[in-house]
This record gives sequence, structure tokens and C-alpha cells, in this order.
Amino acid sequence: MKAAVISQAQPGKVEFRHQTVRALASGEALVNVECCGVCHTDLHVVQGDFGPVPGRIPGHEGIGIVSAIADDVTSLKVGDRVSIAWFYEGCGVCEYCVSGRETFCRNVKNAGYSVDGAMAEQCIVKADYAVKVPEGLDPLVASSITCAGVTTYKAAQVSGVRPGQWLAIWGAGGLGNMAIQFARNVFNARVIAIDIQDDKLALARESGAEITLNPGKEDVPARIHELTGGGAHSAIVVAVARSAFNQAVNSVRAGGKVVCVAVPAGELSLNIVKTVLDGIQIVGSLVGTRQDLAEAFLHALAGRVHPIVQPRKLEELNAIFKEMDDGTIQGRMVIDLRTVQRTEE
Ligand code: 8ID
Ligand code: ZN
Repeated sequence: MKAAVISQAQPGKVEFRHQTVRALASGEALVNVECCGVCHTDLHVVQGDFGPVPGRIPGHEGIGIVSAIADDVTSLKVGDRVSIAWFYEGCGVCEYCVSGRETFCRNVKNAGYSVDGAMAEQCIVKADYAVKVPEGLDPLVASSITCAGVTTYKAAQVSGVRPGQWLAIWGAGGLGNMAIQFARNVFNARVIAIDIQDDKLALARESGAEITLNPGKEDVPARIHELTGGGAHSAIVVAVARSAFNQAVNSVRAGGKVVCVAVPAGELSLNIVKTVLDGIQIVGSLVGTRQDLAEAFLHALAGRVHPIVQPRKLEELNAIFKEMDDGTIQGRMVIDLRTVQRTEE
């Protein structure tokens, strides 16, 4: 099968290879990949931001059809459409796995990082962890839900935002676009979107943001305090920039919550006095559980969220990473493997 593999020789790039898929082990299923969205996390992984992983196949917004199952698999059957998400597998028995926080399992495996992901014609999944895609949901749409969608659906839950409250969202890229739609259409929040690019802000308005702000042009925390009469009730940061985190902390009202989702390098600096006197909460949020993903799929199926996606070819992956780095992508680029002739082993 054809696969994109993180290059040893060319740091920050993938190479395209033909390789053989290994035999299925107990509990596993083989998936013929239909498509896989390109998340900024893939760019972090390919660039070695979480440590180098040469030889790894990236991709964790994968959607495909089960083509084979191991003898002991009962949760999937051949022909099922499933997702290949960042949360690839947990141990199933630790304090996190048994308390609805399985993505924090200390023995977690992540698709496209610690195990091979979905930027390939075929991918092996752990059957009990591959969430089924509901019938009638377009695979290109489902792919964006598999990371961008579920992550922001979860982050909005973590924010605790209530209907009618102000939620400020930093970053209007692949995740940001989904965050705005979930916040507006599922959580009934009033959304302020913040991005450094005006074209992204225009898309944010189309997606449901009531107010858009550009930190290059105005003092964002001051404007948010003014517009909301005291600050946003909560904030979600999906912008790949440290400054966005500091702006978020300074933009929420007393008792407000800042949900950290993006993972730029560096440290978050906090005004200790404001954090204490205003009772600000700052919390990380990591993708979503299998149940969160199943729910996020249903919101997409019901038409509450519509990811903006553009199909691309596998061979364009390095070019897509460059566009992502340059900030020229609107919504999500999705590798569509259905457009290429499937190669045999
Ligand atoms: O589970 C998680 N926590 C999780 C899941 C998936 C992705 C975390 N992530 C992380 C990614 O690894 C990445 O760090 O979320 C971040 C955003 O991913 P993405 O949405 O896939 O990236 P993108 O499509 O490139 O969008 C980034 C946006 O940030 C804006 C850009 O203009 C773009 O719209 N941005 C930047 I760069 N600097 C900004 C700034 N200073 C900014 N927006 C506002 N202020
Ligand atoms: Zn992702």
C-alpha cells in the first residue's frame, strides 16, 4: 500500500513509500482508508515538536471501511465505516480509563504519533477503540469531526459555557472553525473569534461568530471587556501562538475559565494577582473520548456543524504542511484516498 512516512533524511517532511501492512493481531481490524484530514498536530509531529518519530505514518483524522478483522473481534464487522482518531487506544483499566477520562491514560497510544496513522491506503485499528461513523455522514465531513470536531466539542464542554454566555475563541483555523460552530449551534453561546488573519475572521463570521477581533489591529482584552461588560465568561485557545494564551487569561471575567487546546512551544505566563483575585481557572483539554466522538458525529449528521473541507491528494501532503505553516488554509485540507488508484500490497 502507498503511505506517507515521516522522513529521516529530510526533517519536517514526509516521503511517499509503498509498504506492506503487517498481519492483524488479536483485537485488531484492517481499514481501507477513504480520507484523512490534515491537522496542525500532524505538522507538530512531522516537525518533531513532541520528539522525533521518523518512519511513522502520520494522520489521526482518518475515515475508512473495515476490510478484515482478527478472529476475536466482535465490535466491528467487514464493511463498517470507522474513524482513526488521535486517541487510538487506552489500557482500559487505569483510573483515567474507568472514569471517563480515557484520553489521559498513562499507557495511551496515539494514531500518527506512537502508532502508524491514516495517511496511507490502509491502517490497522484496535477494533474496540475505532468509533463507528453513522450512516449518511459524508466521510470528508466525518474526517474533520474525528479530531477538529471532537476536540472543540470537548473543549466547549470543559469551558462550562452556558446558553447566552460569551465564549471567546482564539484561532479560526481547522479547529477554530469547528469550535465556533459547536459553541454557537450546540452550546448556544455568543461567540467572539480572534485571529491574526482577516480572511479567517470573515469565515468565522460566516460560521457564527458574532464579533471578530484581530490582535494586530486592536487591544483584544480591552475590547472584549468593553463589548461583554466585564469580560468573556470563558475562552478556548486553538491558536498556535503563546501570546493568544496570555490574551485569553486577560480577557475573561472574574470566575472565568480558559481552556487550552493548541500546543505551541513555550510557557504560559500568568498575572498571579489577577488569577487569584478573579478566581480564573486555566485548564488543558485533550481531544475527546470515544463517547464524545460518537456524539460529535451525531451533531454533524444533524447538520448543526459543517466543517469546511477541501479534498487533496496524498502526494500534496508536504505542500499542505507548507500552506499550514504559512497560514493560508481556510478550514481543513483532507487527503482523499478515494481519488487515487488503490495499489496492492
Ligand atoms: O486535543 C488537543 N488539545 C488538540 C487537538 C487537535 C489540535 C490540539 N490541537 C492543536 C494543534 O496541534 C495546534 O497547536 O490545536 C492547534 C490548532 O490546530 P489547527 O486548528 O489544526 O491549526 P490551523 O488550522 O493551522 O489553525 C491555527 C490558527 O491559529 C491562528 C492562525 O491564523 C490559524 O487560523 N493564529 C496564529 I498561527 N497565531 C494567532 C494569534 N496570535 C492566531 N490566532 C490568533 N492570535
Ligand atoms: Zn488533530
